[in-house]
This record gives sequence, C-alpha cells and structure tokens, in this order.
Amino acid sequence: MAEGTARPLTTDGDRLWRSLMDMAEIGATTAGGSNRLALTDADKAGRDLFVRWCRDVGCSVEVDAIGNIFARREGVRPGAAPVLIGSHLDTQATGGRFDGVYGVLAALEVIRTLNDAGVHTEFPIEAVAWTNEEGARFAPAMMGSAVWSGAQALADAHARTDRSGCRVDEELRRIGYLGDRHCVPGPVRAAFEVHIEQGPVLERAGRQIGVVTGIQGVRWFEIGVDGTSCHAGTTPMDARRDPIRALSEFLPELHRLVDRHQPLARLTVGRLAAIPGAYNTVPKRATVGVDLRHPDAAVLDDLAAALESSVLAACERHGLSGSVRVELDCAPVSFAPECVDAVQRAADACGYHAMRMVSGAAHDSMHVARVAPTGMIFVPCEDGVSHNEAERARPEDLEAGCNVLLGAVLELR
Ligand code: HGY
Ligand code: MN
Ligand code: MN
Repeated sequence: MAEGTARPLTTDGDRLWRSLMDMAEIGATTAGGSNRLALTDADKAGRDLFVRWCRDVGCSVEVDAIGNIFARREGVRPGAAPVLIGSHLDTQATGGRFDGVYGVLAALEVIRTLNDAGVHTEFPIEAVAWTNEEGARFAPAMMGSAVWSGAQALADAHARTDRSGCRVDEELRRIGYLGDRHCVPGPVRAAFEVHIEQGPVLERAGRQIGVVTGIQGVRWFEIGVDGTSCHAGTTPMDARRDPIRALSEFLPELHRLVDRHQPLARLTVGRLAAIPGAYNTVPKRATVGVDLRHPDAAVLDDLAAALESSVLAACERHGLSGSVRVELDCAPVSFAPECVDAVQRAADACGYHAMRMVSGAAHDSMHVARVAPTGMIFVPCEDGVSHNEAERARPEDLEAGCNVLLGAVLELR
C-alpha cells in the first residue's frame, strides 16, 4: 500500500464465510460437498435463502422467465444502468461448497459492506444468481445467462428435460421461480464475477488474485451410435451390430487427437450409456457425452471436425449408424479491457499479489460478456480441485477476492 493513500473499503470476511457455511448446509453431502442440482428442492432452498438475505439488506428482488434472480440495490442517479455482480447457486451432483455460490454470496457481501459504510453508488447494483450454470441436470450449461443474453431461446430452454423427463419450465414453476421479468438484458453498465479458479495456476504461482482476461472455448457433443440389440450368448460375434465396437475405436482416437494438441486442449468423456443396459443384451444404442475445450477458436473447430469424422468412420467400419450433435458451443471470450483494468487496479489498491490469466473453466460471464463490459476475478482453491466434494478454499483468499470485487465496482463510480 503506497504511503498516504487511503485504505480501500474492505468487506467482512467472517460474515462472508458464515454465509457460505450456512448455504453449504443446504444440499450438504456426507463427504463435505454440495449437491444442489438446478431446479431441485435443494436449489429452491438455496435460492429462497439468498432471496431472504437480499431482502434483509433492502434489495428489491426480481426473477425472470428462466429463473435468474436479480437483487437490486438502488443507485443515486435515476435511470442509470446497473452493474451486475453474481454467479450461480446450482452445483454439480458431487460439487463443492464454493463453485458459483462464492460469487453470489460475495456479491451480497459487497452490498452488505456498502450499506454498513453508508456508501452510495451512482448506478444501481444487482446481485445475480444465474439459473443452471452447471448443466449437470439440464443441458446445456450456463442456461440462465444464455437465455438472458440471447444465446439460447427461452422456449428451447424451457423445453429441455432431465434424464427422468422433467421439463425446465415445469421445474421452475414447481419451485416457484418461473418469474415474470422478461429475459432481456437491458442496458448494463458493467458486470463482474468472482469465482474460485478451479485449477492449479494461482496456487502454483503463489498468487492470491487472478485478473481474468478471458475464457477458453467449450463445446459439448452428444454422440449416438445405433446398432441392433441381440442375445449375448447365442449371437456369434461376427453376426452382431454392436455400438460398443465403434466406441472402443473412436474414444482412443479422440484422446490421441487431443494428446497431439497439448498442453492446451482438454477432452472429457463425462457421460456414457448403453441402451437397454443389460449384461446379457448387446446394446441397440450407445450414447457418449463429450466436453472439448481450447483457447483458440480455429483449433477448437479443427478438433471438432476431427472428432466428428473419427466417430462416423468408426461407425462406418462396423456397419453402424452414428450421429454427433452439438449440445453446447461457446466460443472463446476476451473480457473488456476497462473491466480487466478495474480488477487489476482494485487488486493493486488492496496490495494483493495478482496475475493475469485465461479461465480454463466456463462461466456465465461468457454470455454476459457478449452484451456488457465484463470482468472476472479468481481466487485459488486447494490443489486446484473443483467439481469434487473435496473442493476447499481459504477464508482469507475468499475475502481477498470479495475485496477486489468491491474495489472493481467502486472503480466504476
Ligand atoms: O463447465 C464448466 O467449466 C463450469 O465449471 N460449469
Ligand atoms: Mn462455477
Ligand atoms: Mn462448476
């Protein structure tokens, strides 16, 4: 901290931690993680708690037609466009206590701090909880921010179903979050999201703050291979049309393809199913869910093309019919320099060791950045572990990230 400069306003890290632990009680798993899959009763309970806390600090709360929650603290300049700060409350089924929820509760802590300090900003501040960021129950991921930004049609999102056939709109209605606010962005001054890094970069570099300059591209593929179901004991091997024969050829090929694009390319096969799924019946269909990522859009295109030809060629060799459907397609995003610089200045003013970096994980800010100047702030998580019940973050790092979020917002006033 330079001599003579006023100490920046800081947030209450203990209060933030208490809020995080209170929220973590909802959907707590026995292994110490969180399970608040989107639009489940646990997600509802988390949403209700967040809404109550926001109303307790004087925010007006609106919910839009895809369930995004906007908790508004008024500014002093009538008609000024809001600054959005937020993230998501939904988790993976075996998620941690910080992914997403930290960004939502840090936004609330910023509002609590401004109230305590009697600080009024010209613009309104809206703390946001985006619906279904994870895409773990209903694909695609980042659904709420996608609909809000115009990247996905509301009707398409409403019609998406989970594995048991429940529709998004029915579940939103059931949990009381099928809101009447239109899913259109309106003017937004800027947006910030603070999040755990979910990777090892900050921890390895010994830095407390990540000044995020952008997010790598991500694409999801739903691969289907159709064969013919038949008896496992009586059907000769050369008389079968077994979809698993194609999978056992193209999956190794996809990994070899990505191995040739290291260290940046990422391939994850997170969903596998054989239908009907009996030991003694050759499957009539096999489905594979693939997540492919790369920071360079052109390379991601090449990898996607190679994936599709590998799948279809393997099916052809075995006389099977194959399909590759793109379930999610988010191009790499670069954040607005004014927001990146505001985050940097806020980190510098607090005296934190910061570094600039690109996000390996996807975030709602990918969609928000398409309609408003956006920035992100990262803090380390232990061993970079996330999407895992063992996800851990240090209270002092969470407080530091929250202070930078507050500082970045105040940089704009
Ligand atoms: O998929 C992602 O990168 C995010 O963590 N949901
Ligand atoms: Mn997240
Ligand atoms: Mn996540």
